[in-house]
This record gives sequence, C-alpha cells and structure tokens, in this order.
Amino acid sequence: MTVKQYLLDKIDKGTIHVTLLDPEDQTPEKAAEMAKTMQDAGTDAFFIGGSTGITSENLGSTAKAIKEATGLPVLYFPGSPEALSNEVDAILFMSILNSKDPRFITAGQAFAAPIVKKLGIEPISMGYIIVEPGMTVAKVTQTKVIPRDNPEKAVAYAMAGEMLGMSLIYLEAGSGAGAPVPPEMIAAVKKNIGVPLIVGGGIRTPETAAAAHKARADVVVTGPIVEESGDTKLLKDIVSAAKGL
Ligand code: 1GP
Repeated sequence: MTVKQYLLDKIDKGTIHVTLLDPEDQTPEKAAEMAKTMQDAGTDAFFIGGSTGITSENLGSTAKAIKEATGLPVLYFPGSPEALSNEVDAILFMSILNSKDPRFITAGQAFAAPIVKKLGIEPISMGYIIVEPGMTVAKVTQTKVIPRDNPEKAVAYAMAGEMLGMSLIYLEAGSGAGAPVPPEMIAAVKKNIGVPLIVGGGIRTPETAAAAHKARADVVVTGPIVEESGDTKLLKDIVSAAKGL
C-alpha cells in the first residue's frame, strides 16, 4: 500500500495525529526513543524535517531509526530540495502557495523531482499555506503570511491548491507559534476543499489540539512537545484530544 493510501484510510475514520521530528536536534537513537514514546501516546505517522540543517545523512539515519523502532510511516517534510534519502517512505512534495520566492513555489521542486524519481520515493503533492505568525519557516521562505483574521484568504489559497491538483493542504502557523491556526480558519478552509487538511504550529495543549479536531482538521501535527516534555500523560492527552478521543 502507498503511504498516501495509508493516510487516506486512517483519515477516513477520523482525525489523525502526526509527530514532527527535526533530525538536526538529536541523534537517530534519541529520535527513535522519542518516536516510540509518541507511538505509545497514539501518534499515527512521523514527519521528519526542519527549516535548516537537514542533510541526506541525518535525514536518512533518523528515518531508518524511527522506522525500525515503530514500524510507522516516515514522511520527509522538506525545508529545501538539497537533502534527500531513500530511507523515507514518502516525501511531502510541496509548494508554498503564499511564498514570494519561486524557489519555494516550483524551482526547488524542479531541482528535486528527477532525484525523487531516481530514488523511487513516493511523492505526495501538498499545498502549504503559512499563517501568521509563521515563525522561522515564513522568514526563510520569503512568505507573506496569511493574517489570522483573514480566513477568506486562507480559503482562496487552499482552493487554488486543490484546483492545481494538490492532494493535501497544510495550514502552518510555524513551529513554536504563540498561537496556532485559528479554529475559524481551519473550519472555513475545510468547508471549501475536498482534500485532507493538515494543521500544525503552536499546538501544545490538549485544548488547542481539541480545537483543531473540532474545527475538522484531518491531520494535527505537533513538534517539540515531544522533545521538551518528559510528561507522557500530557503527550497522550494531546494526541487523544487531536483525535477526538
Ligand atoms: C508542524 O511546524 C509545526 O506544522 C510544528 O509546530 O513545533 O509548534 O508543534 P510546533
């Protein structure tokens, strides 16, 4: 089965939770240990990526360690096209729809496409939309963030992504955002697209995870809580809230 089908089948039954790990932040062994903790908390898959510092080496060794420890799918969430590894199960082949830099809209993708094909990695097309505050990823990618109080603009970009043929849409507030994507924006986008909606950035409490679930996000992504928190009960509560359990 393709990774895309695995995700679609799961989403069909309700909101899923994905854990994002940055391979630059810890050894592969530590990443595997954290991944196991998140699997025990109920996470469904892993994204590996970060805005800077990803190499084919740290990407490959981290993906391999996580797969061996959990057996769950590992998707590359690329910050740039330079690093690639066939240890990942799939790549989120994404375009930042509201970036102002062609490198992040189609040029980086043109660079990466032949390599992705050669390595035999499953590409999953995704329209990525960065919402205020946007944090590091917005700065690095020259993105004009969608204001938090402008859900119509987020809807328009998401609809454009779907009409361009993207099979997933991702609303991103940025890693470490003080406030996640507003639930009203998630709900408005979800109402207007037919493809699965991923939401991430700044979700680190059961309440914010539950709000994303209630607004009908299909996938809720959390990052450093796993790195920062030794509190396995909190991790479980966040994952359960994201999944509406
Ligand atoms: C994934 O960037 C996020 O969309 C991760 O955000 O690190 O704030 O959980 P956090």
